Amino acid sequence: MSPALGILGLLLLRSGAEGFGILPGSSQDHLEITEEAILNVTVQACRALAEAEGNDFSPPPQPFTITAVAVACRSENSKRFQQAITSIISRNVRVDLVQALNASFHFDDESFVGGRDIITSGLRTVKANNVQQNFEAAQEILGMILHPLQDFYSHSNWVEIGNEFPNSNLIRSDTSIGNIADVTRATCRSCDGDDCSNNILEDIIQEQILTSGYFGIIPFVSTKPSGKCSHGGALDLTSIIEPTGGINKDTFDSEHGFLHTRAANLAVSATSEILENVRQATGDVPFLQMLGISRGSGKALCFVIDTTQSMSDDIAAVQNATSSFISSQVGTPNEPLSYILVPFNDPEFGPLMRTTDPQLFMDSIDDLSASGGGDEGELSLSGLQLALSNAPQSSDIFLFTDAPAKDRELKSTVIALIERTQSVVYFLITGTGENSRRRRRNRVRSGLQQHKRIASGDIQLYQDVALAAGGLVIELENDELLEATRIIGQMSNSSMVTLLQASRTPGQDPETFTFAVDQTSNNVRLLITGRPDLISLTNPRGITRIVNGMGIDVLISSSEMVGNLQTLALRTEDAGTWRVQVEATAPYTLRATSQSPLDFLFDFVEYIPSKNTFDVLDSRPAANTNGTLLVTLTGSDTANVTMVTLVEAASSVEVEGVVEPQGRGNFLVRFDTIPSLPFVVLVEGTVTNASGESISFRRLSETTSRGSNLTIRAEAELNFVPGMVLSVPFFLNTERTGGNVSIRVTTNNPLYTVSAPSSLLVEPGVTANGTVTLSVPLNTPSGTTVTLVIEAEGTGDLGINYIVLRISVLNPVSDFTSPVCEVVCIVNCVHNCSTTSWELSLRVSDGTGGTGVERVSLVQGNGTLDLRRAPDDGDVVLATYNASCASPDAELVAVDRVGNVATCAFNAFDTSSGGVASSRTRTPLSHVALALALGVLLSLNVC
Ligand SMILES: *[C@@H]1O[C@H](CO)[C@@H](O)[C@H](O)[C@H]1NC(C)=O
Ligand SMILES: *[C@@H]1O[C@H](CO)[C@@H](O)[C@H](O)[C@H]1NC(C)=O
Ligand SMILES: *[C@@H]1O[C@H](CO)[C@@H](O)[C@H](O)[C@H]1NC(C)=O
Ligand SMILES: *[C@@H]1O[C@H](CO)[C@@H](O)[C@H](O)[C@H]1NC(C)=O
Ligand SMILES: *[C@@H]1O[C@H](CO)[C@@H](O)[C@H](O)[C@H]1NC(C)=O
Ligand SMILES: [Ca+2]
Ligand SMILES: [Ca+2]
Repeated sequence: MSPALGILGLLLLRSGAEGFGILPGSSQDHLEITEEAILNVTVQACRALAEAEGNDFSPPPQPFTITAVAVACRSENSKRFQQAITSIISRNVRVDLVQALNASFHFDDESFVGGRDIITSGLRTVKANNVQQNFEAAQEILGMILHPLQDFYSHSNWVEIGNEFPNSNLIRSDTSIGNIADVTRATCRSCDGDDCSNNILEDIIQEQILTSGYFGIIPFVSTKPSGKCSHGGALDLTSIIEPTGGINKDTFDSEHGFLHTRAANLAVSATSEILENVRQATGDVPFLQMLGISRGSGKALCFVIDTTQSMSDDIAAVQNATSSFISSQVGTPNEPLSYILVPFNDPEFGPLMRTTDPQLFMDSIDDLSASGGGDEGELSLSGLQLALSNAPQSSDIFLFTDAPAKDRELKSTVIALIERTQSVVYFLITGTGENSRRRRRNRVRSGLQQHKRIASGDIQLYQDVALAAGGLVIELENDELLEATRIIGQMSNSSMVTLLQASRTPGQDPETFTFAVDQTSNNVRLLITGRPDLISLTNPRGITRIVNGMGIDVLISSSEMVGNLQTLALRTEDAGTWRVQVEATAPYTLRATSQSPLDFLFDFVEYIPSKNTFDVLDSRPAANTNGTLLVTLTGSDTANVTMVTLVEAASSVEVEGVVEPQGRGNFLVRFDTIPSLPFVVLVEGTVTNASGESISFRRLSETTSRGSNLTIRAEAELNFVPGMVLSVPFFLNTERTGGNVSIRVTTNNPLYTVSAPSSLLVEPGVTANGTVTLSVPLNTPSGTTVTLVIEAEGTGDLGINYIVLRISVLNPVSDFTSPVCEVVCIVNCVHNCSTTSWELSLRVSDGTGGTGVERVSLVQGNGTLDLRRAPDDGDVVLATYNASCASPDAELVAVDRVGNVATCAFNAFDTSSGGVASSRTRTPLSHVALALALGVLLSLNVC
């Protein structure tokens, strides 16, 4: 490790010291705690949703797994659920690295108030992000705040003072956290040798005084006030100062390891509780969407459309093709979760339009018309960049144009965004063929407007981007657009997997490619662009056919050709290896896809041996040196990875990795070197089929990755207030050659202002740093995501790297109290023997200074709930509930405009309070309100 990494090196030394562990061991770690709670609450939400929709719900067998929960939730597949969980967990784990010295993030040093502030402000941000449907930003913030929440149970004496339930006050801002020890109050005595079972002082335990362990790593400098407990463990240097020892319960081997299981169980319950709070504030459907569970593909569908004059003859065809495509997907398992439209012109592009309503989306496309554009080139990459920086992970993006890109300088930024989002971009380029050129030349045009002729060099730019995107460049006539979008649409299926992917600028010799079809795969297709001179195909039985041109035969069940794209549907009765031999003189691409539940997710990570943990990179991994990849299998609980290989996309150079299983479908894969040319990830493994046989499978990543000789690091804050200037420090490193590095910073909205140094000098082994400053307009709503891309391009061998950060906007909040349910009247099932139904009338308000009631919903009971705004007060909701006496329990959730939640429960037979069993609004004040309401109620029990 280079000397410049001194401070980082110091941080890394805090091995296993600031929380539950990370990688598997016999002790419970942050990963297991988080996953267990997510699975638990997901099952509850899916059950509630199924009941609300009148569907049966079959709970998955215990213990829950991601795959089984996704099935129970009727999710199309488990990939997005897994992705969400991985994202939440990796942010949780990262807290131990980037916030290692911030005591509040670990509830060390009795920093209870600071710790709770992190949790509650992050919780508000998560809720605001969900309102704006910015689910990925919500996952990241959620992961960050789960860390301190879980650490509380390991690092404080909450368990030792006898608590059996989680501390609910950690997720509220307006209550007392507990009886916190005064800074001068002694809390511990020294351990008796290794025995720390009695080191907390008796008066602290008797009076239930809350304390936590102090932690310090700097020799001879103690931050521990006298008489205070230490965290403990070999790295905590405060633990050798009187009182010695420690109180943490991170593992069974910790000083208070005998309480590890209780602490971990409380951490699971507390995690369930905060997730439940998010669920209530968000509503079941968006809550599940945040976790990657939804009907349909769960993806975003983005159209980036050229609206310049030359498209006038194409735009109607684009409108026709896109609306047929969208209509064909609505109501199917491929229906997207959201839609994004970005028009581009020259010199304008945008604005971006995002919606979940297909009709609104089609109408917006229909409103586009073609004009302007000036010279030949158009701002296609600007449009694409805007779409990519706003699109969620793994989106499908269609770009329609007939022109070269005028903004070629954005190429590397666009590729960076594609790599990060693992999105797939299809370029549909009209007017490249001889036919259209002739047609266009004959057309009389206004002075400035020239006919478009997109040269092969210009196509190459799109091809380079498509290669990075795992997408395709399809050159076609406008009357082929409808057909082309239909064919591509078949590929944007949510359970599509990639079996083969290659792109060649050919030499003389024919090349042979292989791909494997397994028993889990169906609907196998081969896609070829570039019209190779000869393609021959051999099936697993050894039957070979030349497949140029159309026609079906013993190997092919259907064949389609549109523009330069040929697709073949293969007859795959037998599993086994297929061979494709290609002879070509012009560039071509090959892809084989199939539908299968079995797939994988991958992230490059930095493995940190001293802590036995890893950090997911938001940038390219370091090239030409060791690297680690985290591979997660999805769609099976029994599948195993046997081999992982990095395959350069434009050649067949391969780097084989060493696979280390981590449990729960996770595998760390170590490579001696990471290529700096684009490569795909090839995962091979085995899975047990229904008849108990082990079968093998092969999957490729859909998009490419690459390493860089330059590494970049930066970290987003928890949230960001409009009107303030946010400083984001970033760090650059190189191992071998130094040089000048130019810095480019971009965001996902032209209204945001960013600045950064235009260049930095980087020397080998020395960390260079810079700061990006960012500000957003004052009226930017809470829950907005700012996507910040910091790109560094070095001279010579340094190459390019980038980091993509999501920063969440949160406006200041002063409403910390939950809404209150007041009973106006009730007719219960006890007072009136003749009734078979009961009725409840409520006034739900948010109190003075409250932001107002946003939403009231029924979470238990199958009666009917009628809601309306109070005529005299738009912040108040009047609710009437009617149910049969056979359904005596009712529970409502009321949410205010900043996400504070109250639950109000009622029972039709309860006579103790005139029919109201309990109101579990969590504000202490609400009990007063309830009592007042009851007073009113006793005299007024007829509706
Ligand atoms: C599961 O979640 C529910 C709330 O959704 C909670 O009441 C329960 O305690 C949780 N169980 C565990 C083991 O955390
Ligand atoms: C698209 O065009 C085809 C053929 O021209 C026509 O049959 C179809 O109705 C059009 N679809 C839409 C949605 O406009
Ligand atoms: C590669 O990894 C091993 C162990 O993980 C480490 O000891 C070695 O120093 C690394 N090599 C380089 C060049 O970083
Ligand atoms: C998974 O594959 C690896 C590598 O082939 C093997 O060592 C391991 O035993 C397998 N694990 C299981 C559970 O089959
Ligand atoms: C990275 O550096 C190596 C030499 O150390 C060089 O061979 C390689 O081309 C460089 N990569 C890039 C992308 O410049
Ligand atoms: Ca132009
Ligand atoms: Ca409120």
